[in-house]
Amino acid sequence: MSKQNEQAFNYFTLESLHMCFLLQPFGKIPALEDGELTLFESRAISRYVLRKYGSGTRPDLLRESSLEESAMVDVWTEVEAQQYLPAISNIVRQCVIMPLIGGVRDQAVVDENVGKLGKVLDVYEARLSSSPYLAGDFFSLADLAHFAFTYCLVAGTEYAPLLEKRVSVRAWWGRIMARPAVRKVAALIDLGLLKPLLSA
Ligand SMILES: N[C@@H](CCC(=O)N[C@@H](CS)C(=O)NCC(=O)O)C(=O)O
Repeated sequence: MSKQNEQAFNYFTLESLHMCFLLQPFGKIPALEDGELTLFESRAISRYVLRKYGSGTRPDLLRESSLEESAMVDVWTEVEAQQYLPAISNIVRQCVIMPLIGGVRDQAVVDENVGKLGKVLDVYEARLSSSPYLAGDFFSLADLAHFAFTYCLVAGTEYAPLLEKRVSVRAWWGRIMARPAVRKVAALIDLGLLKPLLSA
């Protein structure tokens, strides 16, 4: 990430959050304005950014030169959206966001979603026991799409053992977190920073 891009990577201002809520027709974040183009849905935004800026760079996170590899990237990016996110986002919302905005976590919701996430992670464990990354033997958008909520779960809740006790999932998460770019972004995330914004 260039110095200029690092400065642009300043999510955590009231202004940028409000701008997202205005641009996103469902009133959520993220949204991206690039010239005349306005995009929403995080995975669509990621694909756009990768297609626009990622060509010729390493790693190739979409693998679009291979029909089979890009199909596997699509499969596991969908799994993240349809299976993983619904469970993990409920846990992070209750354990991290609720306390930040002065609410009280609903432990029944947490417990239900810990159960759901465990079942999803059993499938991941099976997959990752035969493949270092979700889509194959290469790091891709499918892996990267897991970063934000998984980082919040591991860094901000007591449920990191959900990943740690599954050997192949733990090794996969370790490989993701060892990447220099991921470490750089992780260092920019301060969960406490959200507090004044969420209660405004
Ligand atoms: N499918 C959308 C989901 C967007 C979404 O739910 N964003 C959350 C933050 S991660 C949000 O805006 N929550 C605030 C709210 O629901 O009011 C995407 O991937 O962009």
